[in-house]
Amino acid sequence: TSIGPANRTPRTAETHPLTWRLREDAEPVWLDEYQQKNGYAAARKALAELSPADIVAIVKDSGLKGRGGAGFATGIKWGLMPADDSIDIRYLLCNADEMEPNTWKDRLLMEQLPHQLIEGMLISARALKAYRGYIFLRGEYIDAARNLNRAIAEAKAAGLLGKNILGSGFDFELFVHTGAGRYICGEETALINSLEGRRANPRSKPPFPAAVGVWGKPTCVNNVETLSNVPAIVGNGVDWYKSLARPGSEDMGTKLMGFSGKVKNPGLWELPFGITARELFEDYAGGMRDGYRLKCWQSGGAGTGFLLPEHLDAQMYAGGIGKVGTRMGTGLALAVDDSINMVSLLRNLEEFFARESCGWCTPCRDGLPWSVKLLSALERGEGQPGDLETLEQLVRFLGPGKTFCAHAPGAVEPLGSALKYFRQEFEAGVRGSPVETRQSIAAPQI
Ligand code: L3W
Repeated sequence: TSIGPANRTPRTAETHPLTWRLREDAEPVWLDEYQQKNGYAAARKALAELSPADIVAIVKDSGLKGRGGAGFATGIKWGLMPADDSIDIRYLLCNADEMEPNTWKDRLLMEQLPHQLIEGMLISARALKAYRGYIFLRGEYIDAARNLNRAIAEAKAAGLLGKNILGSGFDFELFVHTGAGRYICGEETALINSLEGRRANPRSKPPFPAAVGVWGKPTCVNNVETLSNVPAIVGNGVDWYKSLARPGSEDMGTKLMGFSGKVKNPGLWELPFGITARELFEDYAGGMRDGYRLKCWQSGGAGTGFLLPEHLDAQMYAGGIGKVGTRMGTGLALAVDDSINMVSLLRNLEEFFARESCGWCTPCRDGLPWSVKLLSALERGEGQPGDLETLEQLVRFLGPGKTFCAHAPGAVEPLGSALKYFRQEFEAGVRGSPVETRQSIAAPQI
């Protein structure tokens, strides 16, 4: 895994705060090398010179937003942790349950730059007065678990974790907890239930975790990439961080963005917010491979909508992509080529979402398998009149605000956009034409 060779801009600390320390050979950066590359300087500054309130203010002013897909303002989330100093225990949880299909940005950060995440968590824990942290890690991320555990041991031995860190009087213990392979564990309250040893279904919000989190205590849950940004922000300051984004972008700093599918150069790059999707697709991903045409693209993860080639000039920030009708999500886009039938693609996606529903609320538990049933029939050419209208109804009934968490709304967002832009492909399934085998996506073997 590495950041793609087509990254045209030379990777420097000034332009690539998240990834400049990466090694060319893609080996992990261990403690000595991390410190040679100015690692833990921001943590030293935070512990020696800044109060918790100072750190919260810096992160708030920086405009940092959550990088897990929802984009909630990190400083505002931190500000919701109770101010009451008499609360003896608060938790910082790192959401490292990366399982969104086509999203693998956090894996790179954890495998290759584990100390940057640890440093980010240390500074964040100081800001939140949290003495205990957990990295809730996707169970299949075996290399990330090994590298994080080794880095935590190195940091502990060097006095960068544990008691009285760097003589500051601040204590912070950090643990890696591996999940058992369910997508829903990435929803923060399902994650909290899972960490407590309960069944991983989301809890109702409010109360938000800042008020009632893991083991009933105030808890802050942030994504790996979000926390990995904190050292650079605290080390270099708000103005510098803001200056990284392209003009017009409401989102500040840089973001790991990617493109996959039948592009010439699939990959992941650290890019300024506000870059256009066309730059990402053409300059970095190299456009389509010879013989393939771009039919549509998904902006950022399996739970985001499809857009047309004419939408490629949208800027990659939440509001920019929002203008053309979807969300930026995790920032890893997918190119769909003209050999792919949308009914098959959606059947494959909805099979994933139906399988990963926790079953807690009825619309999601029953609605997603229903969509799979209808899509499978359309794929075989056995659709019935009214099936498209039923699918459209499911898109509405499973949309935002209708279910316990964002799982079902994320599942139907790609379906809604595919029905909008490629309705004729769905209609063909009612008229009795099965999708040709060469266009069909194989069902996963479970
Ligand atoms: C206090 C309020 N806190 C919201 C907090 C909330 C959470 C964060 C985001 O995201 C998304 C979904 C998927 N007071 C608050 C508040 N918060 N209102 O803000 O919350 P929310 O509800 O907007 O979304 P969520 O359920 O946390 C999930 C999208 O992510 N996604 C999936 C990504 C999957 C991965 C992965 O595999 N690891 O990243 C892709 O786009 O669709 O929109 O902390 O407490 N009033």
